Amino acid sequence: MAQSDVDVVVVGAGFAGMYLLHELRKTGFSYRVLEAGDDVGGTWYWNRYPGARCDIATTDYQYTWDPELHEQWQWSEKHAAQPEILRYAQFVAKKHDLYSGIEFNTRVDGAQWNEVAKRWSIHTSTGETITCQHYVMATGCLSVPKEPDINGTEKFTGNVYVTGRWPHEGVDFTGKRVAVIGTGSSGIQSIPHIAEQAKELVVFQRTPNFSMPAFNGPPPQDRVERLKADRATYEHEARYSGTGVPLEDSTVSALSVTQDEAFEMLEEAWQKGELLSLGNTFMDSAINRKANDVVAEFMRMKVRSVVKDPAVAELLSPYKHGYGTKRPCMDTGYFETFNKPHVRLVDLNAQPIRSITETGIDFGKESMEFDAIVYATGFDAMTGAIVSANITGKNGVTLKSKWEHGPLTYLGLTSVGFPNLYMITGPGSPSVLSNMMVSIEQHVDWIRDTLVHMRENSFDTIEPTPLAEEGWRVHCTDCADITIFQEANSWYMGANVPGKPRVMFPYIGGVGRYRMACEEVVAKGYLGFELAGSTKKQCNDGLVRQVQPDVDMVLDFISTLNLPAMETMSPTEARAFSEASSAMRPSGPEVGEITDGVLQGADGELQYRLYRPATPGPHPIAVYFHGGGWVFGSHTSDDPLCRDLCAQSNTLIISVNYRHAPEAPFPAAAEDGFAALKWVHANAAALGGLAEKIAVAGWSAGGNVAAVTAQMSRDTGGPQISGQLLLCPVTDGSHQHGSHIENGERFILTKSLMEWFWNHYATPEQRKNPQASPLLASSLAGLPPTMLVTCQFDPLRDEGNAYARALMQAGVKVEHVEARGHIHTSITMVDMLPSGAPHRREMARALRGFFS
Ligand code: NA7
Repeated sequence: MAQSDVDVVVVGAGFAGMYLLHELRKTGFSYRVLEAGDDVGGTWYWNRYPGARCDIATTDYQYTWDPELHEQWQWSEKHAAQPEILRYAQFVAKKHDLYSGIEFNTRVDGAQWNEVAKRWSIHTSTGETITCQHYVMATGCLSVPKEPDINGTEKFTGNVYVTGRWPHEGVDFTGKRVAVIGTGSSGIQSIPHIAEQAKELVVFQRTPNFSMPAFNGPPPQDRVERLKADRATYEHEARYSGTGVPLEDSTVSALSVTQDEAFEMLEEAWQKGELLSLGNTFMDSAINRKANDVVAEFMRMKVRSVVKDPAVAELLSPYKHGYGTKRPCMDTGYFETFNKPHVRLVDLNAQPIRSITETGIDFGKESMEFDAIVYATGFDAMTGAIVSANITGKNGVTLKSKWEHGPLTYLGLTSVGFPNLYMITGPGSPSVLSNMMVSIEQHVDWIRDTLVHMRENSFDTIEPTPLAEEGWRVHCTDCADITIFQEANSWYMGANVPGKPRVMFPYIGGVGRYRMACEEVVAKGYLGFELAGSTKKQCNDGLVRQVQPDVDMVLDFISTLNLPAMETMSPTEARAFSEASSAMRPSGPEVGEITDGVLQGADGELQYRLYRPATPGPHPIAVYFHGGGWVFGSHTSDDPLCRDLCAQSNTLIISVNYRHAPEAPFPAAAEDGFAALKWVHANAAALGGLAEKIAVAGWSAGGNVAAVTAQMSRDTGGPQISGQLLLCPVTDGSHQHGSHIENGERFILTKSLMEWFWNHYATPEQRKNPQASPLLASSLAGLPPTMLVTCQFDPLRDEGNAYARALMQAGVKVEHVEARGHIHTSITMVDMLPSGAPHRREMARALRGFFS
């Protein structure tokens, strides 16, 4: 007789539930594992349609927790078919006696949290109520088939099949007239098989999909060799990779090579027949639409090369979504199938289904009769199985109502208001954007370790805090925002199910980075969780990932380079180093014209670079001062940012060099800045600009020069300026602000580098001068409208914020953008860090606003 009160109830006996069961036994927890089907295997139990196959190679799609399995189980193919994967699950279940721990044919009807008892009550389809301390949903991401949202589905009297609920005995379509609706992975895998048997096959396509041939065969020899040589390293690399399969990350932009070169690289990836290799060919295909177009066009070229009828080839070619933004597929003979005379493709965009009828399908102006209809219409993905399990948490709130506008989780594992509830590969975790085996094992390990931790430390409950959950939502959104995934109507975005909220369901920041976040949470004493026992409580509230994801990647990359700290160099060395780094960045957008010239500074000539918009002039002018701590940089060193500002604001940008320290210390830069402004004002017409519409702008030390220039212009009676655009300006060298300490170490501009700059530029006494520290000016009244951008992880953040506040208090019109998750340099990294783009747009808008 099974216990009615246990430590843990697990729902689902797919690969997640099976491994968790094993671990619960190992760690001595009492449990009940409930499974709706009559065998193990989960997804591979239900999806028995012909051609069902895993798109991840068998070398990677297998358990790692039992090393003996690698000797005891040999895969026959590179991409295993469903029957073999199911046999593998059964083999593992038998080997580890898991069958004895699973109750089959048992569904969960609902679950309620009892706040007094601190336990869950689980109601099953057998009429039993089980109570437990911990409740784990191992229900899979693609387990609830989507309700058919097509008119008249109930009318059809022929045979109806759903790919995700395929009959165990198989289906013989010989001599039959068959309709398949849906061309996602299930349709694309099954259509060639159905076509082999059917007398007539009509495929109803709403959206064409990207698919590449699997080139199935024996397991990939290179991976087999690597695994044999050093399995531990291979598995480690997989766990910390982007997708759960060890692949070298590309460093090549699709836009940095010719189309021929790009196609050659893509062909090489194509020939490998591995799902992830194609998308991994270029570093920017997921984040840049133009880069993605290169891959998409390659894929369309492949379709054209196979499908004989050009009109059909065109219909089978995706144009509306980018490669990878809907789940790309792997096939065996899919496109070739459309060359067969008995196979027809119907484009539902041109001929929508009016209704399913008793005998067939009415579409467009046609009616066709069928013996069988196959629905390959997909799943209520990621949340369907969890939400439909009727989970009621604290205060009677259901998970369904809480998630009405999109799933809210902390780490994709837990949710506020639902203590001791865990979701394996839940929304907000890499899940379907990863090799599921790697993600499943990671979550099971995390849950097991958490349960053990709680037991050892006498904690009864664990629940994330609202702050941590909201922070995770923001981080997930930040990750999605830098990609082009949100443009597509995909099931990743919930777009396939009418009424489902449109948000990015899986975490798109990568398997390795996600794993590190989970590890960090634990290492910091369960950061963002409240743990409570009968006599104690622990809550280390906080946020686990705050730096913008692309900025974080750059920081990680830089840390692998072990670069010397700039402050250990001489100014000459630092200048050479800075120039060399700048040479590697993308150039920025095209502008109408770029010319170089010289102007009269305070003590001799200064070089400038002029960026002219492509529109007819004359234009307003921004006199721009570069960053570089007054020590390095030049009129060309912020080239991409100047191009971007010019192109987006339709303003003539004149980037002016100024004398550098230590050769020309304070007040040389300030005096040059002001002299340059005067020169530009006097020569505005000749430059093609408007003398009455001049602003100053600058970044970092250049922001300091711009702010000082604006003050000098105010104090000496002109020239009149229309606005100041200050990006991360230095405003106060008189003392250290909190952010110097808080952000002093890890974010490129460090506290010690800033000190090195100041030491070269100004003495402690000089730093008290407002022309070095504009924040110290006796009055800021009368300064022009200001756009001031500060970055959360910049040592200069607080002095920038203080300047914004002081300007406002002095009655100056100020727009202050506090760029969340950014560092001192990130907003200048045009075409490298997409997360900076919205702030640059704001800056350009403000610049335009100064002149309107
Ligand atoms: P998918 O990828 O969601 O594919 C479902 C397909 O069905 C897709 O082509 C849909 O078109 C189409 N569909 C859905 N509803 C309709 C209606 N009402 N009318 C016409 N066509 C419709 O599910 P799969 O089962 O193929 O694959 C799921 C995952 O399993 C796969 O990605 C792998 O991870 C394994 P749409 O694109 O929405 O226009």
